[in-house]
Amino acid sequence: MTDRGRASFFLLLLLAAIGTAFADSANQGYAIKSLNAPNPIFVPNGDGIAIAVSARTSAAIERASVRLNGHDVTSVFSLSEPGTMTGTVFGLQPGINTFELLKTNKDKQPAAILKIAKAKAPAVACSAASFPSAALPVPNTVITSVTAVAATPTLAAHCLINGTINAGRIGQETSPGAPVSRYTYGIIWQARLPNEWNSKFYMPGGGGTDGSVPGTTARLNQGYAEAANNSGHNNAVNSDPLAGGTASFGTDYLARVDFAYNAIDVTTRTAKRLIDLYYDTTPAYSYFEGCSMGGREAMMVTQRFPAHFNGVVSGDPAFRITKVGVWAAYEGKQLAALARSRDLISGFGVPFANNTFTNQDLQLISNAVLTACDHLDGLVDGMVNNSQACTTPVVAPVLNGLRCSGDKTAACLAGDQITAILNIYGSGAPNSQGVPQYAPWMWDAGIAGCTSPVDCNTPTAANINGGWRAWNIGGFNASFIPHVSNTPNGALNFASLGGGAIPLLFATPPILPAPTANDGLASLIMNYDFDTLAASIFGTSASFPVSDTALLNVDATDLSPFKASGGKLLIWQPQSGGPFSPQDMVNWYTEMNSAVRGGEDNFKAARSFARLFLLPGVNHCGGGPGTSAIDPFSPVVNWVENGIAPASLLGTAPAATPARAPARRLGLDGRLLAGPCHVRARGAPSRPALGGQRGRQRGRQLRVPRRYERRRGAGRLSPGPQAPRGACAAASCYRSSPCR
Ligand SMILES: [Ca+2]
Repeated sequence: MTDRGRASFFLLLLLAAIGTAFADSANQGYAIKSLNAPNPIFVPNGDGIAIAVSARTSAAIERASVRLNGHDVTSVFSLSEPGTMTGTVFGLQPGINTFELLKTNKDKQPAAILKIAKAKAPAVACSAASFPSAALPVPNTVITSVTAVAATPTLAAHCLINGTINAGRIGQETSPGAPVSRYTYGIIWQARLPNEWNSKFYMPGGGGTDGSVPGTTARLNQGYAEAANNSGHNNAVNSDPLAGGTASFGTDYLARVDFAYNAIDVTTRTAKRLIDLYYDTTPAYSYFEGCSMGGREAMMVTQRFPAHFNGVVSGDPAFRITKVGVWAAYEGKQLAALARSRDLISGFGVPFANNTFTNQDLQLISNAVLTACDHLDGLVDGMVNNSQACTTPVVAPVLNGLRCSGDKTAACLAGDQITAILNIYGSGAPNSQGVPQYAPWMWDAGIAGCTSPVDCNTPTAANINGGWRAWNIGGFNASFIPHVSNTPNGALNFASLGGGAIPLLFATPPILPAPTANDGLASLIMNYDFDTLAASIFGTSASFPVSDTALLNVDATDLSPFKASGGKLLIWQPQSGGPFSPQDMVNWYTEMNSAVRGGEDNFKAARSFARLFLLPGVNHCGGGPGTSAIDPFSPVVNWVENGIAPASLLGTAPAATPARAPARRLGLDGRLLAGPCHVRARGAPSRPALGGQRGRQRGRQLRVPRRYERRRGAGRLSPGPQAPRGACAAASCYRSSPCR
């Protein structure tokens, strides 16, 4: 395959990060595949489905036996190609159907399983009478509307149910002198129950500080019953401009509790009861999926409500969000100092962080990261797959090499810019005692990165990835005039979204007043005592008996109850870094593995029920200059229902991302090393540049990239057939040539 071919439209990149098992190894190549279209695992009409079964050889598959719900259906299959038999099986029953592939008809244990949902119809009418209040599990639940929604060209027919829980609750005073002293709160929820149901329940998570009901149609056409909630406050109502705007619900303890976990619990229990009433059966499988704050909610359900959901997808989760707030304040102070030194002061008198770095400056940093680290994964492709080797000591010399010898130009970085970015990425937000209050960041090219193949090759590139910028410093404002422009800071981390949450929600007691006008939130963050702020996230009071850190952060490491209930968790973690440190996630995953493991290394214990995938060059919740398009949900369904753990995630580069550009040589040689994985050193040569923080602490453990090879006949990359242990710890893995 040519380089150009490898970098062509479907650039197939293995995004597996922390070790996985080769999916086929357990069943010796036996597999069942649905040929149903458009949805392979859901049959809305009829009772037949086309199925393919395969094994390594034709002889092996011809000896095999196929069962549907325990009945032998082997006779409908015939050899269609070497190693594969296909056939159309009839007799699907409403609900979940189980296909089993047995190596011979004498076998007891199937070599492969495939669950197929045939649509189940409602047992009662879509009307208020079908959902009596007395039958609902949560007190103070009110169903406000029940509507039968006819099918449209884009949406399946369903029963739409809206309701509230604890509506009209009068909250605590938001702030002295506020326009409204007390607001009302309530959980608003919505459920959609399809006419053709796949016997499953799906709940999407929220985003930001929530405050509205997320869309409930994402998987309706796939047959899922869906429900979601607004987390207990309403942005259209609960917004005090003197108390952080829409973060003002943080002044009310019960609103904090609802936001942290309670609203999801009561909505889940309510929705499952509605499903039971409507279809006369409970869901066979339940799934939760979310990113950002929704990703936090996903991790939350695995820890607080381990039996609520069978499969959970968590994207870029805000899992230690109160500590993120502290870090964001640290970052704001770094940028404020940089802005002051350059006289970047707005008409409000507030340091203006947006213009502390131009897009070109960030592109210089991105290129420096690539110079330092791109090759460390064995492949120069514009992406940093071996994030654990790309440490600050590796990157800093290259960054320092960009220091301007004279005046600042577009081709160099000022010394204080380099200092600020090194502090932001490498320090973990130390307090005045030098103690880190959060985690270091991952160096990743996605801090900028060109988003146009043409611009990638021009020194004055204009189309720069703005994902990191939007969260951390805000968009560059070319028309900004110091001391004149009344332009507020734009960084989501410390100026707006975080700027409200840091004083109102994370701090106990809330820091008041926290005005939103005149760039007040950014000014508050930039000027507040950092040590005091860092301590405030652990604070309690008479009105707030539990700190917001204890309420909101979901970094428990003992996930045994979720594991014991058969739950499966998939976390996908972009590396480009918007609001949350990807390294913090790697650290937590390492700690969690230690907590659940039985003394075995290589993440064996964690991997059995929770898998973490790192995505280089991908922004917060998607986009960016890397192969950003992924489907993390289907692999979880396959894991939960068929027992096939995801060995990899498939990442493709959407149109107009430079990953498609041959000039970037992405996909070069067909093998991308996707670190980190853990192997025990076992006498392998010590490599000080590797190992990351924890690896060095443990001494005997190295973080190294495992190797991958192209699966025959497909562009998809998968772990090589040999276990990485030992072999991948060899020094040969780190040469610029691919590791074999
Ligand atoms: Ca690379």
